[in-house]
Amino acid sequence: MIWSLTETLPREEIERIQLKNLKKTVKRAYKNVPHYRQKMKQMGLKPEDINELSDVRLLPFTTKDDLRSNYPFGMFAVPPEKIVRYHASSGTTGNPTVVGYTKKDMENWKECIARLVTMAGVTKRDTAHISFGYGLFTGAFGLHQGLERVGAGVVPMSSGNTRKQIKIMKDFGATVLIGTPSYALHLAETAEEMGLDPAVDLKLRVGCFGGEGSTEAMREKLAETFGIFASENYGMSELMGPGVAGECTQLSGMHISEDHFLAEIIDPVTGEVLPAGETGELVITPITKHALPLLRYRTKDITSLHYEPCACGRTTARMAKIGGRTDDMLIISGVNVFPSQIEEVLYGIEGIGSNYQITVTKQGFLDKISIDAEVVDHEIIDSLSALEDLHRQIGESMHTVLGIHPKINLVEAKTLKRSEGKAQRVIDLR
Ligand code: DLL
Repeated sequence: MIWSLTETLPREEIERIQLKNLKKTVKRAYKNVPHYRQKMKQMGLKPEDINELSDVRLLPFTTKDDLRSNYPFGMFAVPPEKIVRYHASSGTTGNPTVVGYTKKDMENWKECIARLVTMAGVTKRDTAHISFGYGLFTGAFGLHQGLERVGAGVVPMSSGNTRKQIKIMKDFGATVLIGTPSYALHLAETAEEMGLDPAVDLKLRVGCFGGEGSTEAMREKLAETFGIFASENYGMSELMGPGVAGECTQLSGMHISEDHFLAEIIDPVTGEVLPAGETGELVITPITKHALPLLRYRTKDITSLHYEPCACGRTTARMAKIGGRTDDMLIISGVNVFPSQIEEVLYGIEGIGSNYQITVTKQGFLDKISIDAEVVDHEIIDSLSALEDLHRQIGESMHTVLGIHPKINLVEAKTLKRSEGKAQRVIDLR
C-alpha cells in the first residue's frame, strides 16, 4: 500500500518539488538564522544563487558542532511562540542537540511516518505497541503521531518492564511492534522465557524497527520468531526524527521521503559529492523544515543511494543499510553515546584518574556498556564507604548525561593498560 501519490511521481516531478522546497528553505535559513546568513555571506552566496538542484553543492555543510555551539535555540528560524514541540539527542560533549518543530513541521512529520508505516503494511485496523522510550528521544512520539494519522490504535508502552510489555501486547492483541531491533529480540526471548511462543501467542504481524543498525540475520530472526514482516527505518533527530526513510515490502532499501529530504552522498574526507550507487557519508538537507532549516547536514552515517524505481511502485530514492559511521558515536540499544561525553563526566569527578576504558558487549540481544575508571585518591581507596559514594556519584552522573546506566568498575590507579600510541578508549566486542 502507498500512503501518498507523491511517493510515485516521475523523477522530474520529484526533482521539481525538491527544487521549489530547497529554494524556500535556503531563503528561510538565510533570512532567519544568523549562522547561515554569516556563512553564506562569507562564501559570497545569496539565496537567489540556488537555481537548480545541483546548486545545493554551493551551500555550506552543517554539523552537530554547529548545533552545539548555537545551543539551545541559536539555529532556530522561528520565535519560541511558533514552536509546539522540542526534542533532543546526545551531543558529543556537554549540551544535547536540541530540535524544535512548528505546527507545520509536526504535520509533515506525521505525513512522513504515515508513509513509512503504510509501506510496511500497517493500516487503521492495526493496534501498534510502541516500545521506544517516550521523552526527549524522537522515536516514540514520532511513530506515535504518525500511526494515529493512519488511524491505528496506539499503545504508548515506552521502554523497559519487559515482562509487562509481553502481557500488554498479548492482552491488547497488538498487531504491530515498534522499537529498536535489539529490544524487539529481547522481548521475543523474554516471551519465550515466560513460556509463550511469540509467533503463536502474540498477534503481531508487522514490526517497524529502527534507531540503530541491524543485520539481515537479525531481521530474519525477528521475522521468524514473531511471525512478522520486519521493516527497517532510518532517521535522525536533527533532520526530523524517524520519518526520513523506511523499507517497503520489497525489502530493497529504505525509501526516502524525497519531497521533504534532499539526499547526497559525499566523500567524508574531501566533501566531494559522489555519483549514485557509490558508498560514502549521507548528507541531508531537510527541505520543508520551518523551525530548524538545516543545510546539508552531515549525518556521519555511511550508505549509498539508489534511484531505480522499486517494484512496489514507488519512485523515491532508496538508501542502503547504514554500513557504519565516520565518527565514534556508539549506539547502545538505540541510545546515542559519544565516548567524549563519558570522558567529560569522568574528568569532572574528583579522585578519578585520566585513564579509563569503555567496553561494549552484547548480552543476549541487548547492548551492555561498562566503564573501568582508575581511583587515584588514596584516601578513597582505603575507605569502602568512600568508594561506594564515588561509585554511586559516577553512576548517577553517567545516567544524567547519557540517559543509560553503564556498569562502573572502579580499579586501582595505574592498573589499566596504557597505550603507546593513540589511546584505544573503546573496545566494542559486539
Ligand atoms: O534514532 C531516530 C529514529 C527513531 C529513527 C526511531 C528510526 C526509528 P537519533 O536518536 O538522533 O534519531 O539517532 C540518529 O541513529 O545518525 C544513525 O547513526 C542511527 N540510526 C537511526 N536509524 C538507523 C538505522 C533516531 N535504521 C542516529 N540503521 C543516526 C542504522 C540508524 N543506524
